[in-house]
Amino acid sequence: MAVPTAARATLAQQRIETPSWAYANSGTRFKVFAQPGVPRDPWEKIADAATVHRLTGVAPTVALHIPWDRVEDYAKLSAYAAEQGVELGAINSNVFQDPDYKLGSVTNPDARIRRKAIDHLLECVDVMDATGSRDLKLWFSDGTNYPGQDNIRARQDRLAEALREVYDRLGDDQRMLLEYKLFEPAFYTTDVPDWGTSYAHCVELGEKATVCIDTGHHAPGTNIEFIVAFLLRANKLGAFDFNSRFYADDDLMVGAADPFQLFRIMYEIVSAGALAPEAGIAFMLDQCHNIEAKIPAIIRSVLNVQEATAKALLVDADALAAAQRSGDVLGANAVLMDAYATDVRPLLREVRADMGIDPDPIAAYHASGYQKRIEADRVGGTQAGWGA
Ligand code: LRH
Ligand code: MN
Ligand code: MN
Repeated sequence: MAVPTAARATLAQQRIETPSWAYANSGTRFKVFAQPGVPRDPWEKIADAATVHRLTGVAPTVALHIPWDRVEDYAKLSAYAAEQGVELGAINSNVFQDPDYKLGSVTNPDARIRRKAIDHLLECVDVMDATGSRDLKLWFSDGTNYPGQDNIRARQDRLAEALREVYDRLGDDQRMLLEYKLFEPAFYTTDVPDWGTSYAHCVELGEKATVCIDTGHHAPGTNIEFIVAFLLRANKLGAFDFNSRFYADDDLMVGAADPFQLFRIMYEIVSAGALAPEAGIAFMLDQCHNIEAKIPAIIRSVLNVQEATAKALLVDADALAAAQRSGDVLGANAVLMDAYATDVRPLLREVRADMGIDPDPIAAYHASGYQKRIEADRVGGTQAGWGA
């Protein structure tokens, strides 16, 4: 395939972060179907993440979730990750499971509970200091279920106040990623329901605050690539939480439900020159593998992102610009669709061979014996935390 050398190099240097919780048991509110061999602690989650990186070559960091991954000595965890060949990535905070947060965390009407939530977020920055992580990811389940339940404007004030305190605690090289989600667990109002709300708070906070787009957190039919383009232009896109949705926050494998949407998103990234790590966008997975084998599913997800990226890199930029300039609607669309219709799997196999790894990471995983080993070694794996 006549693919520019630069595109091959870009694919070899792509960085996709995997989430610690995707390696552990998870489920719906109805049932957690435990799987044999799942990690029992953060150390084993890191070992699995390192396995995914060894096989794919493009997943060198693993995101942690506090308190699901709480340990006594984070510097030691970080050193262990390095030994395994990966680094610790974003620190995800958790202010959505403690019973105190029934009416909200940082937006709770009770100042004592707000204090507790902010203290947890500050603790997450302490963790970042110890792990060397750059990013603090904030997702608030805060909201209300009934009209009149609380004052919507007052909750925004409380949110802004909490974000300010945490923002001011960040070090020079640290950032805050503010994630939004339309609904669930709150069903009437959510305090950060959409990218516009997240964006407005980030603008108010300053340059260390950026938006995290979780692809599963939108209303059906939302044009996510428009959001990507808007935020890129405003220099406010900090990260993705990639996953697939059919209905709501399904947390299925990225690229499974709508590979074309993933391509359109990656095209916006590629065409803005925002794929390289220096552009400062973290490409993370945020998934739960409830019924499928976890490590192969995570590898599959990484490959899906790679395939969408490869297709985006194949878009003939000159032909597209010419068609756009001349108002050739169908011609412009055809340029995009030609790239999307290309089978990039042979190209990616070549890229992997050049990287010195197996061209087929999933087959390599099955042949490695790793799954058998962890099933024999690990008894009593933990839940990610959703059912906890
Ligand atoms: C919330 C969310 C958020 C959490 C993660 C486990 O739905 O997307 O990113 O931290 O799931
Ligand atoms: Mn998320
Ligand atoms: Mn989610």
